[in-house]
Amino acid sequence: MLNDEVRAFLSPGIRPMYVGGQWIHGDPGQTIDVVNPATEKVLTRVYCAGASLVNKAVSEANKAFEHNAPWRRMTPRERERILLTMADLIESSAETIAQLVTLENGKLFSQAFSSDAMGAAHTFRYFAGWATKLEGATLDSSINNKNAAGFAFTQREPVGVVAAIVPWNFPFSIAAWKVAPALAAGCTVILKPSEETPLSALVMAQLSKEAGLPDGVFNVLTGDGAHTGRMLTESKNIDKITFTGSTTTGKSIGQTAMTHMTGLSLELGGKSPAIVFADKAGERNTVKGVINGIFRNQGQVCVAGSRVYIEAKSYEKFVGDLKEEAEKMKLGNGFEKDIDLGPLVSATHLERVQGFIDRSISQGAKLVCGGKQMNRKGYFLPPTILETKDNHLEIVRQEVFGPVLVALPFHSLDEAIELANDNEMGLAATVWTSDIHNAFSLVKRLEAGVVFVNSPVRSDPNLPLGGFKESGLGSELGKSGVYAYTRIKSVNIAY
Ligand code: TXE
Repeated sequence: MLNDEVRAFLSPGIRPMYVGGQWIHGDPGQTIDVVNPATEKVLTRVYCAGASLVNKAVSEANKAFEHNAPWRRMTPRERERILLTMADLIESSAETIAQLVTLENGKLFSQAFSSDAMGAAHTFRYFAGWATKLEGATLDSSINNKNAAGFAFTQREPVGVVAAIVPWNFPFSIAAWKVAPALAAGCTVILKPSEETPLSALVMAQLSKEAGLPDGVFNVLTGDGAHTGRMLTESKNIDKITFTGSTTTGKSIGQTAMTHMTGLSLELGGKSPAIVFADKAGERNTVKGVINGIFRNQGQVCVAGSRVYIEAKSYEKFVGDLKEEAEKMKLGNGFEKDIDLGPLVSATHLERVQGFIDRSISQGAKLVCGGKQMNRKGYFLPPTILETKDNHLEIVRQEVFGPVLVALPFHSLDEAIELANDNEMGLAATVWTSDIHNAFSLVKRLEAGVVFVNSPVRSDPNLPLGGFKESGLGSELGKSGVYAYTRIKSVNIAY
């Protein structure tokens, strides 16, 4: 079932890292086991990069960014061509990438193929187009140029060396969200994938070489957060950190970044509401949309709609419909056909999610379905639905990042808005209604960086994604996603 490239990838030995255009081995005493969450078996091992490798990656990325380095001498069109080639190579390696993502993360192969591999190809292609379209402005100024005329303008420059730290839920596509715009802007990049899912990032390195990126422009350091990630973000020779992960880690990275005034963008956790009005509650499409919004990728999605507020008059029926849909979902190894959910990413994560469920029940939430780890090998948890009327329970307030949905009733538009906004996070929200007044009122008043009406949240390279409140700082994707890797210089010429 696995293709030859994947088999070669999993052959005995420790996978090397990619630094300065070379495959480099680390300290064989410092390695990380990569585990298949569907079987609990070790797939292979990677190095956990220590100080000398982190310093080497930082130095190579800086060298590749030097004024006269090949990368800096390239025209925007040449950068565009390399990124387009990357997109083509990703597309032709999509099966390999998707197989590795399913092995290391557990998700369904079909989703690894469409979201991770093909999604990344679309992202590279989209940002390839931006390489030739960055612009500054000519500006009127009131500066007294002492009898001379003045000409003022802004120009955009790449920020420099970017440290991209990514999580395990979409290991390949989230990496692409950072790497593609950073390269389009002309930066150099050090990517640190999650210790849970480091393999597909190494394929990205391999393809970057084939695509013709000069040595040192793109580097991949494998390692953990506490050592490799921390050393990378503490380096004073990094110009920007772009991070996706937990709010706690994001805040600590933010504090570190301020030590050297390193640029920063953070895409953090979410506790996104789905708000269902009675006029849409009877439609199958709404039930499936809410189900899909939480259970895709086992709920390990930053924009997952993990709390559903249902208009009171439709509450009981809608919860019953959700239960029926959830109980139909099949769990299995991501390579099996006709399954809906794979395992959670790791034993630790399963334990964390199970803890949230157990505590919520002891705090008074009622279990509608699911709720207990399955009695089989692998980290499987069935789709779980809980209900409560208490908007302050931990399960309603905190990101669980698993297949767990909590349902609550609301009685009016104002109450729905109040309940939805009563949370520290503000990443995304969905609204289910055919009433234009309700829809636009919610779009305007919801404290969330992304609002979808009558559909679960989906990403698109042209739609910026960024959290309000504790869900992050800055945004990625879209035009703002590429400009985030530039800095602006104001120039005035007296002539
Ligand atoms: O995240 P971490 P974890 C949330 C989700 C999940 C929880 C914990 O709720 O249950 O976070 O997951 C690196 N300096 N999200 O532990 O710790 C780490 O190696 C530098 C939401 O996986 O944030 C990995 O590459 N780097 C989320 C990455 O940060 C550090 C996606 C994420 O790890 C570091 C993932 C440090 N001090 C988890 N500590 C989303 N927004 O989609 C860790 N890392």
